[in-house]
Amino acid sequence: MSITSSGSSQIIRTTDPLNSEPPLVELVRDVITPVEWFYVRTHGTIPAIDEGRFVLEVDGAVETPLRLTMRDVRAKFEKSTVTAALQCAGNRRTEMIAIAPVPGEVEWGSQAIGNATWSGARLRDILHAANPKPEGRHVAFLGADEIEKSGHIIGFGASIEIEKATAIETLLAYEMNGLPLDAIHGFPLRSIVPGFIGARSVKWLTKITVQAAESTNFYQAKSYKVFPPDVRADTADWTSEPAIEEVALNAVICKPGDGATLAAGPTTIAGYAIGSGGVPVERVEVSMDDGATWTDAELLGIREMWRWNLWEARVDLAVGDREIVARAKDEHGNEQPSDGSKLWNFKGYNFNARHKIRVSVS
Ligand SMILES: Nc1nc2c(c(=O)[nH]1)N[C@H]1C(S)=C(S)[C@@H](COP(=O)(O)O)O[C@H]1N2
Ligand SMILES: [Mo]
Repeated sequence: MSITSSGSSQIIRTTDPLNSEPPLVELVRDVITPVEWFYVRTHGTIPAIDEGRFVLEVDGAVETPLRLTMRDVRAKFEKSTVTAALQCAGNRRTEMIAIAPVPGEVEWGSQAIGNATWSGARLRDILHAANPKPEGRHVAFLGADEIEKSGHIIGFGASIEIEKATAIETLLAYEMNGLPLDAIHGFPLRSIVPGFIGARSVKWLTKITVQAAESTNFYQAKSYKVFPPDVRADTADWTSEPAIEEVALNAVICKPGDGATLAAGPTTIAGYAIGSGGVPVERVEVSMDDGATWTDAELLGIREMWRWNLWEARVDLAVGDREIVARAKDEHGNEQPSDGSKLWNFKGYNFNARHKIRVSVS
């Protein structure tokens, strides 16, 4: 099924709402993920917003509530650009499901992630214009989409703390890779919160509320939290765990694909790696002997906060069935966990165990 004007096809995980991710191999062609290959995560409708009538409301604990048109957002605030990876907290859920079922969630592969350049106004400049009151500790976002939740229609919401909201990297973006946002990626305006799970980058952003407490929106309060493995949906106390903010350190093998048949001899293993909390990845290694020996991968592109790195490792494949595993280390020495079973949680979030694929070499 084709979902973009260029006719490319993503792998559709669900059609209503639309959730899709690209073939894994598309992610390693370019450090900037083209819009046509950028995963799409929606929870409800895809609003068709008339930019000319669009108004962004800024209210709550502010001295000066604002009503901004898109013309205001573009003209009154300096345009800023950040290159940042966006990753769904459910990325790699299929591997978690292989450990134990994760009922009722989208079965994402390892490609619910992309790296784009985002341009727009800095959220801090807009907040500065609204002049938050001292009690304004959280900044809540609300999307214009309509999502059915237990018989009610709600919008997708999230909140971030004032420190992240006023950090230089946090944007209200109207462009993705130099072009106006696509309808499916949040046209005309979305928040971009680099380093945080995709759920905090709210699409079709229509309202910003500065407030004393975290957002009570379903997607901040009753979703996107990691519980210990023994907790299930019916036993979860949603107030007991914090909302996920930062994505986890991760590395994924994109090429060859899992289950591929390859010719013996030299071959290139390629993938992506992303740091947690903006800490750049320092090293990616691959092993073909269950971790006894490791080969360094070359990190491609510049090392900078918020963006991912693509990587390539040259290895020599011997005949037989092989397992290839990748692991990343960040600049602070953090490593990925080797045992995925400890990571299992009933919502299926933040899976970042070392990525393994099986290939057969002849
Ligand atoms: N309004 C709105 N914003 C949203 C969502 C949504 O369903 N509605 N999904 C969130 C989630 S969970 C993710 S991972 C990212 C996905 O962004 P993308 O579709 O542009 O890749 O958008 C976030 N923002
Ligand atoms: Mo997500």
